[in-house]
Amino acid sequence: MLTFNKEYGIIVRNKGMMKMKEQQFLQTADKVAKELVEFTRQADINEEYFLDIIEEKILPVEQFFANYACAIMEVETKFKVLNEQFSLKYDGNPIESIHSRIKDYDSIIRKIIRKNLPRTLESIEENINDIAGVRVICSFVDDIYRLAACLLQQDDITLIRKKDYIKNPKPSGYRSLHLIVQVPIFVENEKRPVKVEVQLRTIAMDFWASLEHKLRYKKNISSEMMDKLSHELTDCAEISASLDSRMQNVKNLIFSENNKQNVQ
Ligand code: 0O2
Repeated sequence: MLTFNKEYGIIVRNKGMMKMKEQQFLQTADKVAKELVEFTRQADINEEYFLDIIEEKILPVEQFFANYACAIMEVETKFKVLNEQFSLKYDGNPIESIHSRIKDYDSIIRKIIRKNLPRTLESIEENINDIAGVRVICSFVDDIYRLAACLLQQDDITLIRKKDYIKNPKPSGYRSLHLIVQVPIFVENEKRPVKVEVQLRTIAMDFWASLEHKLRYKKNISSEMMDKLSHELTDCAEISASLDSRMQNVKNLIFSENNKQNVQ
């Protein structure tokens, strides 16, 4: 299946890795495929030559996205292994769920244009840190820091950037721990470092961020109303943070009680 991005001037084959509205994507792909067939017929272009050109354009892009898909697998596996090990040691799984995504092609292009950067694969690779994203939803705040520390001490992981929006929440009230890490992937006979953005949050932080994201992008809301709602959402974030802190205290009390009984 093919789609054509006019801004980037490149043809991309969807492998189910790039999230696009499926229906819209299929319609575009179908339309472009028909146009291409008609174009080759009218221009009397040799089919083999035409396919060579397409392959030349497609392959690097496919490889580019495949690298990110592999890096996501690596990082997800690391978290799954840590989850297993923690469950043996601490009697309970610290990870509630893991969600991964590859940034869709349009968002990447919009970001590169917004940042006024060259529209090449090299520039995208160098400047866009969140093409591969892994979101880890934890039960408690202390699990977030413990998991992050365990990930970062692995010798094939390089920390590129850390933003602690739990200790320093965003003005919106957004809380999460963000890590940009580099992980090596092994392709045929080479080793490639690939960047992945890891967002670690509690269930409460994720609940707030998901709803806030949905509400913020609602259309037809006046700016006065949005200001008012922003304050309300920031208040909700405070309530959610206080809930996390109380749940953490309950957990700590249960653990210290258990420890006392084990000593007796
Ligand atoms: P998506 O689809 O969620 O990934 P950079 O990536 O470094 O150029 P920046 O602004 O430094 O940009 O990144 P930052 O703030 O560390 O992380 C951006 C991501 O954090 C966002 O991704 C959101 O996922 C999340 N985020 C940050 N602030 C908020 C907020 O106020 N509300 C919510 N709900 N999420 C937030 P994207 O790019 O929006 O897209």
